[in-house]
Amino acid sequence: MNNEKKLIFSGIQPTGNSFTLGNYIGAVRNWGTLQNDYNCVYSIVDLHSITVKQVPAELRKNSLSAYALLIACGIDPQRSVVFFQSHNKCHAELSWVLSCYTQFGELSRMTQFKDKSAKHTDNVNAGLFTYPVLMAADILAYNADLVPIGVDQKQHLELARNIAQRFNHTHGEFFTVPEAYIPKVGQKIKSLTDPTKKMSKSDENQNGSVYVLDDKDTVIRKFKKAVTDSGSEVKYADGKDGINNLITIYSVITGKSIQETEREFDGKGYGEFKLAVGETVADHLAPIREKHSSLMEDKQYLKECYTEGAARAMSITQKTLTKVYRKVGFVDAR
Ligand code: ATP
Ligand code: LTN
Repeated sequence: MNNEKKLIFSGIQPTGNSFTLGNYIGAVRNWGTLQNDYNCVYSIVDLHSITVKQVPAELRKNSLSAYALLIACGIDPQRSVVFFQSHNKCHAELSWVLSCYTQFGELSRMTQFKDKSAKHTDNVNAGLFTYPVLMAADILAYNADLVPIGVDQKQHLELARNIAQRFNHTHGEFFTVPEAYIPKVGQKIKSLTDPTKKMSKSDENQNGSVYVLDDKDTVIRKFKKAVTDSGSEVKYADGKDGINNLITIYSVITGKSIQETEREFDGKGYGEFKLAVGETVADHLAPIREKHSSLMEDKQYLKECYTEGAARAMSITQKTLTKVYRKVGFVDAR
């Protein structure tokens, strides 16, 4: 780690067998780019994913696949610290302490908790409720300066900032108060079947989400079927959620501005545009899919990477945790 650079932390849940295009555009793609200018720590947050029911064998398989997919998306496990959250016990330990600095009322206001508890009425567990405290621990354990996330995580980041400030207020300046890094374009990619909703890994409708590991035909088919409006002009405008979403996706993937995209498709219909978006996205994802598949054949390499990642993560957070234990008044263990 270079001491002159600021520190970035972010995490992604290993739910489902691939990231969505939303995860990629809103978060993971930026994680790769940020490696040039920051010290980066990225985690597969498996502790978070058991807040909803998981099949253990699938969770294990999906977690390894998600780890390989991060590397395939351009995250370099030598340059950045890349590890499984469950391999660094400091996250759960710090989470307990921070939960005593978090109010019930604050957690009750979290919209993700409200949404997920409404969706999983048979399993409204305490972990789902305290989920944002663990997320705060993830970030604060590294004293991260910046947290690259999609806009849906903004409320959780605000809470992490409040927890840090409250702890600092009680015990003196200690935690870095983290800032969110939310991309201007692509912070909330919408479902292709219901463009008023966010594209999500856990959507039951497989056609709503494009997965980074979908093959070319599947990607093109999903875009061809994407829900749009009754108009025909490829123009970004209020109320045209479907077309706005496709313009956003195309612009981010090609690196063109929204205006350039509108100009490129001036006079062309929705059908032609959807096909172009599908092909462009499929071509962009193809090398990622190939890289992922070759990484999955080298389990030994993956194991070396995540073992090393966990050791590097732990060496940073153990220092934080020792200081926190001292600050709150625990007797030194050594
Ligand atoms: P789940 O459906 O299981 O809740 P998810 O698709 O929301 O999962 P997460 O693992 O919770 O994915 O999110 C990983 C990162 O991707 C977060 O930073 C989140 O903000 C971002 N993200 C998720 N969905 C989108 C989206 N549709 N557009 C932009 N960013 C997104
Ligand atoms: N809650 C996030 C995942 C997550 C995270 C983090 C993101 C867990 N810990 C720390 C940024 C920083 C989510 O559901 N997307």
